[in-house]
Amino acid sequence: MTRQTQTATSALPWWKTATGYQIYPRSFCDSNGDGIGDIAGIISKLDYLRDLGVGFIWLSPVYDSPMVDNGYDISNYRDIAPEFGTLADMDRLIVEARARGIGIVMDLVVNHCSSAHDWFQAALKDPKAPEHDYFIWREQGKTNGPPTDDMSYFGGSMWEWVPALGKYYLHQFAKEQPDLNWQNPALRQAIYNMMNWWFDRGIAGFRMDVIDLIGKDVDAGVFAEGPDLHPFLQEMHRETLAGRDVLTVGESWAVSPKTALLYCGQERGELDMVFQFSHVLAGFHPEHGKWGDVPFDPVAFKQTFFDWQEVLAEDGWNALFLSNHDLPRAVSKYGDDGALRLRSAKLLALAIHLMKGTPFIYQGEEIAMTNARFSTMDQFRDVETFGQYEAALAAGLTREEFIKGANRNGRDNARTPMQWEDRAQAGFTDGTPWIDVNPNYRQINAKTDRADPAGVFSFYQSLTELRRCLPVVAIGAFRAFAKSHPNVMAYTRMLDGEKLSVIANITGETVVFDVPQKMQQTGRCLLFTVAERQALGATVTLAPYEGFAILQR
Ligand code: TEU
Ligand code: CA
Repeated sequence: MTRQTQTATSALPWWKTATGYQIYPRSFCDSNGDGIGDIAGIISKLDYLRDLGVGFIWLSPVYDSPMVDNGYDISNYRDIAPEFGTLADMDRLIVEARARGIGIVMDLVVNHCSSAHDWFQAALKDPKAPEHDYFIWREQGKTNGPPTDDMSYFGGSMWEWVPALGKYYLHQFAKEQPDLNWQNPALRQAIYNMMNWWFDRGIAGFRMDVIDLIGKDVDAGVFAEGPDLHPFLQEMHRETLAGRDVLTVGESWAVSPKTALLYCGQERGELDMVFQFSHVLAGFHPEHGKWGDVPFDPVAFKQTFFDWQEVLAEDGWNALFLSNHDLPRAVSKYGDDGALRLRSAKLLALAIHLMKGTPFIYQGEEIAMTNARFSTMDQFRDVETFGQYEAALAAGLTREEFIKGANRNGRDNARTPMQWEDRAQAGFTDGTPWIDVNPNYRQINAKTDRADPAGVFSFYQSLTELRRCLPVVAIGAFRAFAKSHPNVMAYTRMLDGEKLSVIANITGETVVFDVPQKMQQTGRCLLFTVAERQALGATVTLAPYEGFAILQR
């Protein structure tokens, strides 16, 4: 690394040269043998994350919670769930991570809280309590049923009847996750105070759960990207984020290239970036949504990413990811989790991580963990899966059919414990894990992968380093090529006379690719999945999942 490039990257906001790593705490590392991952376990693995080269951890919720939705149902925003540890453990995590150059980005879940939260308990007890209006209540509808026919994401009505009050409350997720009423200014202030309380403890930012839902207009039936979304985000920015050197990433299933800049345009005073799901939605069935099976469409896949690169070329910023705790594992969904597992995992990482934006690695992705397959319903744990199971049976699906779909697209299958070593329970716990370990841990585990110089971990190490050290990777202008080519994802990044060409065969077929003129070059091969190449001529024959990046200076 030259002194010159160091200067250039250090002038950028830290999160533009950092790679993020998502930890799903329940499944990462168990320090005390109760079968549940915990904060002490995370601390014990910080050297591993430093070696990987990540700049921050997005930590899925660790707050106090009855765990109906594994912590996305928070009963106390200012405390830690006992199974995960204590506030003192959390403070230690923040300090220990920081000592390794890693920031802690917490999960902010404020579209809803837990029905066990004091706020909801007070609201139930007394309709005159100030907290009653922190939630969304309606009288019964015309036919003496719920006020609307809207269905919750986890199955059943969005409305839950409270006999003692003679009213319904709104819950877009489980009934134990009542929606908060963002129209109430005192509620909003309580949330901002809580956010500031965490910032003062030294966290590096927030990932904001379903943030597109907070500005809803319930009576108009507008839930996502409602009329008050952006005013609320601007208010939140003024009250908490302004003047702080932190990262914010909002989760939005509704955002499209058309609305992206409303969230993350630099002059908007809202968020730094959004998690958008175009590539995920492109794989949903038109009728059966995520549970329907649609074959992988390489052209649609790359087009969604290209659209986003283009719309955020001059303003805003991308968050780049393929998988998370709600989605199937990347190598199983988009690659080949059989014979070409290592190669296809690297190829996907290459294609995604060299675009412009902040990449996120979901725990286990860096060793190409695969989706677990379950054979009986009692192996599942997820509230969504059980909620949808009832509905699926009612709609005439058999149990076997449902399990098949859940294995492909359910959330539990990517939530199995992190595979550390080839010993009992993959080295995740000395006890019985809360969800089965994937039996393939004998072959697929961090220790084995790291011992292999051609392993996936070392490939990700190179990617995090390139982003940190090479300005053309961090901020170079993006240009897509051969957009309709059915196999190859091809693009360049340009900065100050440097050109980085990325060619990635995102399919399992061998292809002869006509290299667009503007990509033909000779230079230094930064990374490859099959063979090193220094020269790109008029055509190139690519093996299945072959990809490489060449830098010309
Ligand atoms: O997910 C948002 C969300 O809408 C998901 O329920 C998504 O639709 C689903 O997983 C796709 O099948 C966030 C969290 O990431 C998720 O874990 C939570 O369950 C949910 O919000 C509620 O907090
Ligand atoms: Ca534990």
